[in-house]
Amino acid sequence: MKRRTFLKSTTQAGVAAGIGVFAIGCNETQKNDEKTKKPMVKPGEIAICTWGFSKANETAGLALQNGKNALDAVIDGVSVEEENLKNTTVGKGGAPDREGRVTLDACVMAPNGNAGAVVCVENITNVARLARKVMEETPHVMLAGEGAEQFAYTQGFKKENLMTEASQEAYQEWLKEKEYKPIINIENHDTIGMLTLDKNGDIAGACTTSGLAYKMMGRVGDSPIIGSGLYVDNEVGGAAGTGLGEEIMKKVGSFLIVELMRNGMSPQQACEAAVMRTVKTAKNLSDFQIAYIAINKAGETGSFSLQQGFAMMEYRNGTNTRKEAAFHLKTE
Ligand code: SD4
Repeated sequence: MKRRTFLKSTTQAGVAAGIGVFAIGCNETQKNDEKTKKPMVKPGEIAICTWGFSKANETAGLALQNGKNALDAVIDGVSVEEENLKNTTVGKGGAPDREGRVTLDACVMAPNGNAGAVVCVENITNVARLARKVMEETPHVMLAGEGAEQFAYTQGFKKENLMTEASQEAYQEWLKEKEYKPIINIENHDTIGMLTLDKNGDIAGACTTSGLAYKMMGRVGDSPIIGSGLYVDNEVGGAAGTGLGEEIMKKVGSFLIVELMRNGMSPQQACEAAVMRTVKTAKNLSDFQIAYIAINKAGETGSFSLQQGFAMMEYRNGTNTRKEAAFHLKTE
């Protein structure tokens, strides 16, 4: 992906386009339909995701159109990137930690408020699916490391070597310098966070990553942390984050966005407000990236990032569109 080549931010236009027929609340639509007896406008079949993951987002969008519910569709969508060997920040082919171990993090949230997560899992590609299993098949929300891996085998997941030839080569290259600090510039980010709104108006979300390349062994970022990398409240909406997980976690960014939407902000305003919380307290802003996407019950969407270069995919009315995000740091 060449995010450096992104066009100028166009978020305002994106937000305006995102409102469309969904600007009317579902109840309002229903009342109108009762009066006029017109066929009801479907409240959903919208998928959004972080970065330019066109195929993953389209997969989710088509799944919704084919009648799948929000949770099934979001898992189908993010699985595409987990299986994409070229994505070096998610699933198989993801960059290893400093010791050469590929460890994955993921979480899911269902419309009924349920949540599941796995952290620091080795040898399993579809960790978002595994997080769903934790949610549905155990009394717990999160399983870590070997426990999560062993649980995966009981659920029929197969053991896979997540290191590819390309990631092995890149790791060998990295070992030459062994830079202590993980690289945290924007080229390093490709985590997929996805939110789906189905035809019943239900919202689900998933977030999956291999985390920062060459991270410290045992390091876990925001992506699998409910409220940080992802949050869904089916009464309000959902949000997902990407970028330097440490900064997102300090603000519980996705939960913050959903709560701001609950209190009346649009998804766009809420994403901006969450980034600005980090701007207020974080140091060396130009050294890292954070970005958020959000959707509300009416199907309005928003996105915002700290630095230029972030985009989200949006599938709506059968069309998958890339939307460049507005950003805070303006550089000449
Ligand atoms: C993390 N937030 O582990 C993730 C990294 C990321 O695109 O988003 N990469 O901190």
